[in-house]
Amino acid sequence: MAAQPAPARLADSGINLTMAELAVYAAGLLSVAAGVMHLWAAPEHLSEWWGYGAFFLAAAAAQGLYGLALLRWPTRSLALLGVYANLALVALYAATRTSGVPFFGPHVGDAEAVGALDLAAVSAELGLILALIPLSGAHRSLASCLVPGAAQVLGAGLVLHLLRAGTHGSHDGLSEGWLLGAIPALPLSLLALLASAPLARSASSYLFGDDRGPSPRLLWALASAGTYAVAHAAAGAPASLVEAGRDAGVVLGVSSVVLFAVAALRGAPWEERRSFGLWHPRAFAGAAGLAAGLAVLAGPTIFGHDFSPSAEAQQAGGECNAGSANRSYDVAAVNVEIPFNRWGDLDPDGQVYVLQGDKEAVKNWHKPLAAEASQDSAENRRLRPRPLILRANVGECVEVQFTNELNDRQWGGRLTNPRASIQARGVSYNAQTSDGGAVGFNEDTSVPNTPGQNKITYYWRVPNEEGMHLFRSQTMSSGEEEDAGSNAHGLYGAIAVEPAGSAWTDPETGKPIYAGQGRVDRVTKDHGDPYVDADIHAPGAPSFRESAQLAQDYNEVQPGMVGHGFNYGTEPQRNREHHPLPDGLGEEVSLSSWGYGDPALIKLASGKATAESPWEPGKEDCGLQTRLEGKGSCYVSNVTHAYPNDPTKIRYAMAGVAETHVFHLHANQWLANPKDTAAFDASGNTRKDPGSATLDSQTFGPGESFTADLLYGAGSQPGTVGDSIFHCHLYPHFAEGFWSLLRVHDVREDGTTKTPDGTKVREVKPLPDRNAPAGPSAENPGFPRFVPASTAGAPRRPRAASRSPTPPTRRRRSTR
Ligand SMILES: [Cu+2]
Repeated sequence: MAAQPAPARLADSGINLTMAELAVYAAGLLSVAAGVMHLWAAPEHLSEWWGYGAFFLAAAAAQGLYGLALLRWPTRSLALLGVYANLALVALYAATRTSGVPFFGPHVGDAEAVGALDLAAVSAELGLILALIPLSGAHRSLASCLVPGAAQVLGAGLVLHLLRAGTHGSHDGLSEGWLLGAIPALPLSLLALLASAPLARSASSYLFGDDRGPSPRLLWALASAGTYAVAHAAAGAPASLVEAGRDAGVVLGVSSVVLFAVAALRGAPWEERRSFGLWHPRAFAGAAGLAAGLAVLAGPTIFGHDFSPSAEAQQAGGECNAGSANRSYDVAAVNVEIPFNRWGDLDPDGQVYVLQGDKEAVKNWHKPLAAEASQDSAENRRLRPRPLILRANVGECVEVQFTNELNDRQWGGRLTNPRASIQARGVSYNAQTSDGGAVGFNEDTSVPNTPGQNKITYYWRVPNEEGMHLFRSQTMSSGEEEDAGSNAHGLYGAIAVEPAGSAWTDPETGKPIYAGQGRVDRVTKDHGDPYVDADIHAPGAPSFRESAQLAQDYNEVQPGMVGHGFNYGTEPQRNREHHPLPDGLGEEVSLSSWGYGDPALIKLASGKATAESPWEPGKEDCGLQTRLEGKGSCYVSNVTHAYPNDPTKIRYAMAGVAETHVFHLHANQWLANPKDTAAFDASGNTRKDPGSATLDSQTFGPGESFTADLLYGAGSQPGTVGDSIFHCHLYPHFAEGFWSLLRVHDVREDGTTKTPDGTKVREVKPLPDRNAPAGPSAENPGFPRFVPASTAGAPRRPRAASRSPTPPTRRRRSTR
């Protein structure tokens, strides 16, 4: 055995021990201790996979036997074996705690947590290595490897870090991404250098007849870099062979340059260390060569950011995260009974996205008000269930904090504990953190409904163009007919993208749409229709009406009966024909609000309608209107309101998953490509010669969304007053309820007027940059009150459907 030349005596104890003997005892005990710890951990790993368990048992046996063998035969070669084997174990440990479990088994690529027991085991192994190094004589070769090893891990680590930052948009700083990533690779690097040096030396002697000079140094650099590259790629638990090969290639290239530079300056490890001054021509040339090599390898990555259009450059504003979010929404997925119309059609298993602060108001839509707001869980707010429309201005970064509060459900005999998420189309996001799916090797970015685990935050960068983009839960979005998945029960919404710098107000109240301090958690209004309608005010441009119309096909509106419609509203013809009007034929007048009330009309705070007792329009007795000085209404319907020629954008989308439909709007037109030629010039005047095709019908399929920017505004060029229907142009769908109304009012509606059946008309605030029409007068009470008839019968023919300078004539009711 290689003893220390100077024996240390433990004089006081009377025991004579050399340092070498002490080192052997320590190393033997540490090896047995590490073996015991591996044995202790073996059952846990055996339960994960037999291979992991077998590895721990083998390691435990080897370390235990090695400890005993070392005590019995303390030879130099046995000590060397211990140094190498334990270096390998430490390298493996570093890999499992950083880049993930390498090679095999069900946890490949998973980074394990650091624990007390494994830290103790790895400390024992490091102590054992330190104790054995002097005995093995490895300190000389190890010392010669430290500088090239450190240069190798730092050089290869730097280039890999920069490449990853460039290709994956990873934004770890230099310290986390490079230094902390490189240091755990040091044991692997030392092992590779130790193993390859004797081989390179023998090969050099054989090939060149000499082991000194540039050629042996180059051979050593290549052999060491190659060994390290292979080991590094394998230990990195690569996702694919291609990725492994690419990483190995990068490491091989960088390491060989770095190691050759080190060898050029210091000589190969087996050569006598050469001293050098930095200004010595050879040292200077080596340093310059190293710098040039690194520049060639890393340069394209570093400078690529400046000279090529990166993903970030293509989406203005850069990275979207907590630090850069322009807006934050607090969204929940909850169960709500969704009413479709006044005839009792209802989905008892509805699922909706809702702002947290509106949750109770939406769930309680049907519940009578409490005597005091403080006694009511929704503080007497009552909002109609509608698809959630979030808004952002172009290019903004939106934070969406999502909570899954769906109930456990019994579906098809199975109890489901539903996961849920939000996956948005049309926006850009990091698929590892904000996808809302569970796909491939990406993180699962859906959440269960278990309290404590049911929250996740998504970040979306909205595009630099106006429009609207659907989102939905990507976990159980579709299913069989009877359970139909979350999408068919309403779990979808959209994000509308508005012009830069826009402010958004509620068209009924004139207040900003959303409320909440810092984080938007509710709408400002406390009754009626949340989310879908907005007035948008962009600086330097005309204000416009925005109506989001999210269509759905094959709603289950009654068991075994389907409907189609917009924004959770559907108005099937069968219901209306079931109640024939006294003086009209069924189908002929079935679309009339005059005889049947507005489409998809529902009543808030008044219990649930049934087929036997549908809600009667006009009975304003639910208590909401008294709270707002007579201005509120109990009723919410699928009617969008505007004044003649108000700039109006209907953003419509197919949120259903079954079929392609046709969006058709009467009496109005829009450009197929609104970007081709703006409908309005810089002064806000309408243009006469749009450059794009003009449409009044547009096919839209699942997931698609369009904006109908109405030419000349609501009511088109003549300012058509009254109801313009929009509907699916496939007749069976239309008859199954797929229609709504755009209502253009010819008098100022201040929230005090009524339709002929007695239903209050909600206030329609004039757009701030347009003159409001005059209020109702005896001469013109306004649409539809100027239609001469009494309600609950077939309507009479109104006046000519355009604004005329002459006052409308009132006609007496005629008889048929
Ligand atoms: Cu259709």
